[in-house]
Parts: sequence; structure tokens; C-alpha cells
Amino acid sequence: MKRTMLMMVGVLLLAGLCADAADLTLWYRQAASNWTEALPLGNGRLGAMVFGGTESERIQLNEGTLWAGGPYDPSSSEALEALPEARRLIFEGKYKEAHGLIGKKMMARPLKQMPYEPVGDLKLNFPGHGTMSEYRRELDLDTAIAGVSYTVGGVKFSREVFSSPVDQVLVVHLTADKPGQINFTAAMATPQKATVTTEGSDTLVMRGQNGDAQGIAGALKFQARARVQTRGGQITATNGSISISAADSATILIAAATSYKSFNDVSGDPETLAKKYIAQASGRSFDKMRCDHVTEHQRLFRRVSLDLGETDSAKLPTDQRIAKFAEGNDPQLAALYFQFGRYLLISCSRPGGQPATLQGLWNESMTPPWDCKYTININTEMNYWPAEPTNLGECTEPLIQMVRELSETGSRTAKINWGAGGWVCHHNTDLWRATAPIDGPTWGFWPMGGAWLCKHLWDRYDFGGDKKYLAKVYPVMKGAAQFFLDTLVEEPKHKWLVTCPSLSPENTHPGGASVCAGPTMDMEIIRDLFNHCIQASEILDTDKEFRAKVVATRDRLAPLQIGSEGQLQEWLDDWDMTAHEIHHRHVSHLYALFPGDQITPHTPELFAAAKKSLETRGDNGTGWSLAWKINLWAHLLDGDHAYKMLTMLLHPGPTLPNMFDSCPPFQIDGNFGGPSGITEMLLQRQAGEIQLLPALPSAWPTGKVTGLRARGNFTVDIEWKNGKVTNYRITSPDPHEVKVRINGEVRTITSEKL
Ligand code: FUC
Repeated sequence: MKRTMLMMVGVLLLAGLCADAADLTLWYRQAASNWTEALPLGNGRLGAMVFGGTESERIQLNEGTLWAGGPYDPSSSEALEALPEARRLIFEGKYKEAHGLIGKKMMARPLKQMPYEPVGDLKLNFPGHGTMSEYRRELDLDTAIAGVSYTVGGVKFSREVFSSPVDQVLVVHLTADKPGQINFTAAMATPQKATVTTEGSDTLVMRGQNGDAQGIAGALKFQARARVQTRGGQITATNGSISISAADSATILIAAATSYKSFNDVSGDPETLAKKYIAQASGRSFDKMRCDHVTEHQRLFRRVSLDLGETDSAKLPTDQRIAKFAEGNDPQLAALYFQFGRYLLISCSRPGGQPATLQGLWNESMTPPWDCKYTININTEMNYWPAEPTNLGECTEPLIQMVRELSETGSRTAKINWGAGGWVCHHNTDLWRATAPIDGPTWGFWPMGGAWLCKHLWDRYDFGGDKKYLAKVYPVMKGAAQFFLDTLVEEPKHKWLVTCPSLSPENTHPGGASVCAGPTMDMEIIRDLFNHCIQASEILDTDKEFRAKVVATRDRLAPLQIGSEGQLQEWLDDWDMTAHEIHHRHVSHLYALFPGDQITPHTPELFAAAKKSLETRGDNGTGWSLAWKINLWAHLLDGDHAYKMLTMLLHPGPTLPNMFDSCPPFQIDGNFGGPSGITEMLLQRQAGEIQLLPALPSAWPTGKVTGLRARGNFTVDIEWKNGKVTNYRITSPDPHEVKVRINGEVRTITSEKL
């Protein structure tokens, strides 16, 4: 009796731990007919897109280290020789000539980087399931489980799929509500150079080699394994596929691994790894794996809740809700979109893995758009904007690790291409941490990508307050600063210190090129980098001499300037109104408003100038551009305009049926920039002040958010009614005084102990 009671308590506890929250589900009445309708799963390394077909299911697989090519060094030995001439041409206003010279002599060899590649597909074939009823396909963000259910001939079939960060396998579980009904075949397919064989009666094995690209030979081996376990029935292997008949239920465990160990070591053994993952998972029950997976996901996911109210629209399938969002009657969809961004970050960027690419962890193509890599003149940074504020700080660890590695490869590019110390990374990078300028001068000759990424190193400290961590990343920040101490040059007119050559991402100025000297964004990023190095060296009590040099150099940087139309100038010269594309998607010079904080209401003239620039750019843009503008309008404290931008983003076109963001095509940055914008509408910390509801739109008069993070190691809960804060709680591990702006009034409060 006692034992039964204990077991019941155990079951209840387990059920409690693994409880589902119904309102955080994406769901559909039909299977995905193309990839951007399929639903994404990931454990930070092993990604899957689940299509949910009934007669044939496709589960497309990715592994975070399966990229084309191998270790390579694209630095060009001719670059340095051309540098003085390129600078001379730019300072003489001969921009087209400078462009020509840079294109000929100063770009990387090869001129492009390596693409991220797919593993392939797991294909399941269910004979006779083409005609069915009561179909539902879903992704539960709270459990990180994709589900499919339907009825054939009076039997209800259900499928659950998840990518477990605990067991390091993708798990597919197939059940029916009557015994002996599970019949299917499993096979694997891939666009890679690979073979698929069977091992024993229950295992599929794909052995492959990654692709070559840009003349760089593929240096990686990879392996994917799928093992089928059943309750009842039979399993047989034939001609590279596995057949299951008359089982009560089946579980498929899928593992994948490559020989990648680091950007300069490809000596791993994918077979040993994949076999190990399968062997370990085979000894665990499905229920245990499911529960451990859910518990680990919820450890991160449940740190933040957001309630913006709910209407009947929340009962509709997700694709229909996206189509109707702009009508304004579905505030819960904004909360779902916010949590989808957090879900994606947890799924594609966990400690030990690779950072989120242009498509996160998910790509089906051998030649994906922009190589599905790291575009660090906006897109990669945007991927990580919501990480700290939405309480997922550890998800930035893959990015921080990548920046550490870039500081190694980038020191070679600094030396070879620029004759400088420290390190540099231009506008793109890849798995191999290539840092030299690529693609062509219009886009690639921008030595600022690494410096911008350093802001994320600082932000991790600024939010979390961990000095030991700061001591570890400080040398990386210092190396980035050193590069600019060595390469900034005096521009002839004002004698300000500027970058040269550089560009304002990817905008062509009236000189007929993008290359120029000292674009505003460069100055803003360098000022941030220098300030963060100065603060870090003070906190760590180190490097006095270096600090003094940084302070002196910072004070000579070209200042922010207001142009003839009252706008914040994008360049040293007042070119904004005659630029090639006045509505250009990049709003680079507004970095100082967001993600930076050099422009705030405390700098009223610049604040007004930034607003003028944003108005001139207009509201339209690519998915990520719309997302950036949500954040910018939130920092201009205009909640209704920020909300208008959100309705433009959360709309068919920029938002695909599976809620993925589209540039077009699919690019995940907007999925992170959008939720970041929602956060900035609800909470900001500027000039030392925590601001509650700084840009609340009239569309969300009532709501509640818990678990957001503010700089200074604060966690913040806010409740509001009729647009006014009615309740709030600010906690920190070490209670101390902080200024809080609430309903237009500034109070000094003491935070509660966490
Ligand atoms: C930048 C943008 C493009 C696109 C690409 C991946 O170059 O200008 O719009 O987002 O990155």
C-alpha cells in the first residue's frame, strides 16, 4: 500500500515536472508541404525539421559542425602593399578608384567562405496512411516536442519528436491507440557524398564526407545512425532500409557526429561518437528520456513568462493567426512570437555547440543563401540581442567561444592584411573562423565585425557581473582594441582619428562606392569597445598604460555629427540625403541608439537626430531590418511605432508559416531581433536607470512579464493595467540601491535578495 502511494506521488511529481502549457504551441491542420512550413527542433548541436507527413514523413537533419571545406587561411599577401594607396585615394575623394584597387589587391583568397551543410533526411514511410482524418501537427515550445496525430481506419496514430540535450540523440516515438498497428519503413537520404547501409536488423548507418567549396577540399567525415526499437512486432533490414511490422509502438534514436574538433583540428572520430550516443540512449526508456529532455529545456525556457492578454484568435491554427495579426486582435500571438525566439535560441545555441548561423541550426541545402554562415555586420549580433535580457545568458557561450577563436585567426589577418597588432574580423566568418575581407569591397571591406562581437563579451559581464569571466575575455577585447590603436589614421580635414578604408554596411555613398573613411557606425563601435576595455581594465585593476592610450585615442575619434536636415550623419560627410539608397535596409549609424547606448534621452539633440534618420529611412525593410526598427523605436520611447514595426514583421512574408523570419529568404535574425524589440518595449536600462514599460504600445494595456534581466545583475517582474505599472519586483543576488523609472517618475529603491 505504502509502495503504491509512493509510486503515485512519484508519477504525479513527474507529471508536474513535465506539465505542458497549452498556450505556447504552434499548430497546423496540414503537414508541411515545404521546408519553411516544417517545425524546428534542436539540442544546440543536432537539429531537425519535422514535416509531419502521414504516408511519408521527412525529418531533415543537421549537425552544427557539418560545414564544407576544412581549415584554411584566406589572408592575402598583396593587401598590405596596397593599403597606403587605398587610403590616399579615399582621402582624395577618389572612391571608385579606391574601390577598384581594394577589389583587385586587398580581398581574401578565396573570395568567399565555406557554407553550412545538411546531414540529410530520415524518411519514414507509412503504407496506407495517405487518407486520414483528424490531422494535427504541432510544436510545443514549453516541452520542445513536435507532435503529429491523425486517425486511419478508426486507429489514432501519434508521433512525438524531440532533440535531447541530455541524451544527445533525436528521438522519434510512434504510437497507436490499438495494439499491433505500427507498420513502416525507415530509410536515409542525403545530398552529400555518402553511403547508407544497415547494421544488424535495426540500424541505419550513413557514412559521409563533407563538400568542397571555393577550391577548399572537404576535410570532415560525418556519420548519422538511426536505431529502431519496438514493443511487439518484427524488425527486418533490407537494401538499406528497415521495415517494422505489427508493432505496438516504436522508438527511433538518431545520432549524428563529424570529425570536427575545432577550427584547426579535424581529427575526431564520428563513428565512435555516433555509436556511443546510440548505445547510451538505447539503455534508457522513452519516458525517462522524454522527461529529462523536458526538464532540461524548461530549466531555461521557463525563466521568463509573458502575458499580453488572450482573445479567441488564440484558438486558430498558427498560420491563420499570422495572417490576421495586423488586425490587432491577437496579443497572445506577440507573446508566442517572443517565446518562439527564446525557444529557437535554446534549441540552436547551447554551451559547447556552434553559434546560431543565418538560419540557426537549420539548413537543408548544399548551397544555402549567403552560405548560411555568420554575417557579422548585423545578422549574427541580432541573433544574440535577446539572450541576456530574456534570461538566456548561457546561450551566448558558443558566440563567446567563436570570438575567442576569431582572435586567434584574426591576429594573422591583422598582421598580413593590415600590418597591425591585435586581431580583426571583417564582415563575415564561418566554421573555420576565416577573418579576411570577402565577397567584394562594397560589402566586405569593413574591419569592424570582430569589434562589434566584442560588445557581446562585455554585455555578458554587464548583465551577469562575473569578474572571473571578465578576466578571461578581457584579453580578447584588448586585442580587438589594439588593432584600432594600430590602424586608425588622421583624416585630413579635422584631424580626427578614423578607420580607413572601411564602409557603412553595405550602403553606397554619393561618391559611387561604399568604401570611405570613418563611417559613423565604426566610430560608435570603436567608442564602445574602447569604453568597455577602459572599464574592464579598471574593474580588473590591470593595464594602466594601455588604458591611458585607449582613453587618449578615444578622445580623438570622429564625433557623432548632425547633418543639414537635422539627421544623424551616416558618414563623416553630410551625404545622407544624396546617398544611393536613402531607404537602405541597414540602419548602421543608429547603432548608437540600439544596440548601443551612446544616444539616449539624456543626449536630446542626438536623440532627435537619430529619430530624423530613422524617419528618413522609412518603415519598410527586410525581415531583420523591420526587427531592428522595433528596437530602435522602443529606444526612441515610441511604443506605438515599435508595435507598428512588429505588425509589419509578424505578417505573412516577413514571417513564414512556421513562424521563421524571412529576409527573404528565411533568415533567423528577425526571430531574435523581434523578441528583443518586444523586451525593449517592456524594460530598458539606460544611464543607470531601470525603466519599466518605457515603450508600452496602446495595443497592450494590460499584461504581466516575469524573469526579464537588466544590466547590473537584476531580474525584473512587471505587472500593468491601463498602461500603468501596478506591481513590480526587482531582485538581485546582492541587494543594492538602483534608480527605477515607473509611470514617469524616478524612484531609488533597494533590490530584493534573489
Ligand atoms: C547582409 C544583409 C543582407 C542579408 C545578408 C545575409 O549582407 O545586407 O540583407 O541579410 O547579410
